[in-house]
Amino acid sequence: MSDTTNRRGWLKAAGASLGALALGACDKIGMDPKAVGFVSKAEGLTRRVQRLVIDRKALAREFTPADISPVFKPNGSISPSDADYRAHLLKGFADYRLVVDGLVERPLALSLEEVSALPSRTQITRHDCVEGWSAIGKWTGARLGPLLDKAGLKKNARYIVFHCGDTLEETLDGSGQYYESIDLIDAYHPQTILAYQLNDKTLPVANGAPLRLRVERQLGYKQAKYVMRLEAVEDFSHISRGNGGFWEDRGYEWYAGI
Ligand SMILES: Nc1nc2c(c(=O)[nH]1)N[C@H]1C(S)=C(S)[C@@H](COP(=O)(O)O)O[C@H]1N2
Ligand SMILES: [Mo]
Repeated sequence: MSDTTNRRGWLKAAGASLGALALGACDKIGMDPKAVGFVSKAEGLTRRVQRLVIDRKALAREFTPADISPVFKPNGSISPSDADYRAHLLKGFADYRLVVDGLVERPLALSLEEVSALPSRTQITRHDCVEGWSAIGKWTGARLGPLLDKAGLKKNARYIVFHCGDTLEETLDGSGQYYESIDLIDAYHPQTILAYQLNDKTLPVANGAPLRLRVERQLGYKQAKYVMRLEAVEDFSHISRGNGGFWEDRGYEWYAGI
């Protein structure tokens, strides 16, 4: 814990001195409108510094069975009404195939049986939602790294996009379909899994059946449920409204580190 505190303290110091730099510069330039641009550039720099400083490979804290929350509160979509999703649900996901495509050498379409045969991991972690609640759950799922290796990422792949089966907001252009994206550091993190079990039971629909992402170093909205397709991309600016995720398209940060 003190590690985290130190890191935060360091970051605060780094952020403050960058801020001071920006303010110092503003003093000299007075109310020049260009100063505003400078400050926002400095903020961008602070974010980049944080990204460099935080150890992206460190593990998220894991808990004991005694810590598991009695109820893992479902949030956002809890019962998608999308026709394709309903059809899969009716058949018990027998025809469901996890599609892996985009910048890969070998596009895949894996049945749930095939996904469960991949190298797996079980972890008890805490989920933090920006709405101000947390829950501790035990997740079992296929490790994303080995799955991606099976498809073979092309050299120019930089992000993995998770296309989900639910429409969270009705829009005219389809941009209300849930999606998320992570970079390859998170994709290959050992705790990043496509979970098919919650608390030793088949993943409930409310929590994202049949597969949901767990990317444990990030906030709740990054944990994509109802994952239908993984797309490896070089850049996500052409997808939906271009910010890398449903909530990111509505103003949230793309990197939601905790
Ligand atoms: N497909 C999809 N994934 C989603 C959401 C959603 O509405 N649809 N909500 C997100 C948010 S904000 C949170 S907090 C978690 C909630 O996961 P849970 O329902 O298992 O608690 O899922 C995230 N992933
Ligand atoms: Mo959330």
